[in-house]
Amino acid sequence: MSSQIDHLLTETRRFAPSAAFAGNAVADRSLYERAAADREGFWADQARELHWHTPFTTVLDWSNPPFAEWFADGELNVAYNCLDRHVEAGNGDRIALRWEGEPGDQRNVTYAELTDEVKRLANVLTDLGVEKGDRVALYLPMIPEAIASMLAVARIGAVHSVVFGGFSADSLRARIDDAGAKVVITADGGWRKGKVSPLKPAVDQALADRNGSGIQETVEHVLVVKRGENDVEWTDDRDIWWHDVVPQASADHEAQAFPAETPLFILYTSGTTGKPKGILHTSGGYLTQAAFTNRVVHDVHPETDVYWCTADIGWITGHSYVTYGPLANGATQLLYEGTPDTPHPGRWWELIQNHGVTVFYTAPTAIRSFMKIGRDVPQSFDLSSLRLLGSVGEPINPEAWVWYREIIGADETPIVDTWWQTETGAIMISALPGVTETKPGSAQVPVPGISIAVVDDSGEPVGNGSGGLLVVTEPWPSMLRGIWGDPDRYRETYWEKFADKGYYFAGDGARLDDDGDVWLLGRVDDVMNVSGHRLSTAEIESALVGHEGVAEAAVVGASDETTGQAVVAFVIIKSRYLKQNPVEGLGDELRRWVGEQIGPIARPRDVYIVGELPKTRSGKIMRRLLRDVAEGREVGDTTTLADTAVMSVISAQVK
Ligand code: 6R9
Repeated sequence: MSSQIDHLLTETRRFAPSAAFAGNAVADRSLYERAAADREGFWADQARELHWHTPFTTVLDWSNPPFAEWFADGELNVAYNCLDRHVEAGNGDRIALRWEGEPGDQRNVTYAELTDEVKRLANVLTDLGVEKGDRVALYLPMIPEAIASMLAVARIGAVHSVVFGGFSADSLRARIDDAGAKVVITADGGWRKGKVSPLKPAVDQALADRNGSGIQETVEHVLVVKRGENDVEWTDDRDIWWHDVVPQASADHEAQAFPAETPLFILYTSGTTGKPKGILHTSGGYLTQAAFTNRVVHDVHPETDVYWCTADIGWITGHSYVTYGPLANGATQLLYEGTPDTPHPGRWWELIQNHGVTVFYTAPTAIRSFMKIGRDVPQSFDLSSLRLLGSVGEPINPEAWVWYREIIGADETPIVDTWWQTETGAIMISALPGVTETKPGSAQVPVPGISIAVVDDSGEPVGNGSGGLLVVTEPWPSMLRGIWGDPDRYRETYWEKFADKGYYFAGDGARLDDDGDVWLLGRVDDVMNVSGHRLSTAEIESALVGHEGVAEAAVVGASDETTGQAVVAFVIIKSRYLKQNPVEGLGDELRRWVGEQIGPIARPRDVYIVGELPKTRSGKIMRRLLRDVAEGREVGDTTTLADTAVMSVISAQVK
């Protein structure tokens, strides 16, 4: 890590905002002053930008840490804030979604139309028995119905759990069970990489008869959008076509007010153990910070911008910066179903050109893969509509940052590198465009109203010029309210390490430069970041040992030029299995297996079959040493190993 730090700190380029951008920016410097003078008052002002059926009189209740309540005696309806109020303000004809399917089919959905659709769906869900507090699982492609589904669930005070369409039936099953979902909304399939990728079969498989499993089936209905036109199997008393019920339903639906702390969604994310955590977010505080940051960090001007965040709604970025933030602000956004390189490698740039995208928010892994293809591709499109670029999901290396600005941003657009997490709900660290002089590679400063620090192991601030652990020192409106069904795990995971100080521990290492700007250095725990997606080593190890041939497995995240990190697995094969099966092809078989168990994003880049794994005397696998091997480095200090010779054996087997 120290060579990485040295390299980062040699980066000295600085980019001041242009006078033109600064003159028209939503953000201004006074936000910092107001937030510093009265943090809670500042957030109350931001919350008042929303419509409250019942205004709040209290701001933060932190009397029972780490369980926070924000605006608790206020009442609002999240969907009303994202839809009806824009229609009532006379903006019903404004386009909410400029949707394009991967094959090139297009649909514009206005705020009035989206409101109408959400009201119908809210009535359908109510008819299906979904009530306040019930959970609804969503397993959908990036189509307007996906956004409508999230909002309809929110509208009736129920709780959505969006499961990324790339996850396997098993992963879906685990998430449905943990949340106890009553209804699943899915599609027959969606377009990916030039063909229809089926979704409904995975739902069928997840819900297939599992007599004897001991787990009670909670799902009563599956609502299915027709998108891929692929054949699907049908369970008559359970499955319902969307087109058979939603268009026919009444479009009269009055949004009811719910208390600000009403659960809004659960989103599963990888932690350091095998079992994904259901991160719980609630309504008022979450929407306040999602909308505020979208306004000031993405500089959204709803009347003129065409905003595009490329994230799938299966991730937190899609929740906060596709669905909730932009729609709360009444923005017009592009929604795209497919992959960046189908049917040609310039697909994204073509979309920006054709839709006149002005604000573009994506992940470093995408930028690096475009760099690899070469500048000719983006340069053959007209990208002059772009005026602001954003980055999220992992550290962006200075080279990629500068390429992004020069090639995509005409050497002119500001870039905001935004640090945050599923748990934080909304952006926490970022430059404010038009205000901050930006530095390639640094996420820079906390947004107004957020308090962070970089501390040592005992919680003392490290000071400028030093590295340590990133913590949030004060509660914030969009903070997670817990882990679904597991308050102890919530406390242990995030609050125990600095319990005496009351700090939230983010799991990231960071360094402050001489100006006090933050440089993120990656996770300090057993969480990997592959193409901006979080994966836990334990989760993949447990999938591997679930294979009949595998005796033991250790997984590490090795640095990778394109994906940031790549999954590298070391496995010990059972000798009994090896007697009956050839070793050739076993690596590929295990890669495929993990893809099936968890989803293609978890598939290891490399699988090494080894005879032993490096362990401490207490039996802990020393992943640090395996990472050295995976990254082709000389193996570090092995003195704490139970058997110090094991690493030379492993190194030889890997070659
Ligand atoms: C929004 C999102 C969270 C983890 C986080 C950190 C990494 C996110 C980053 C970044 C450096 C940035 N991360 N943004 N690292 N610079 N701008 O990605 O949420 O999927 O929960 O991942 O991603 O390691 O802890 P999530």
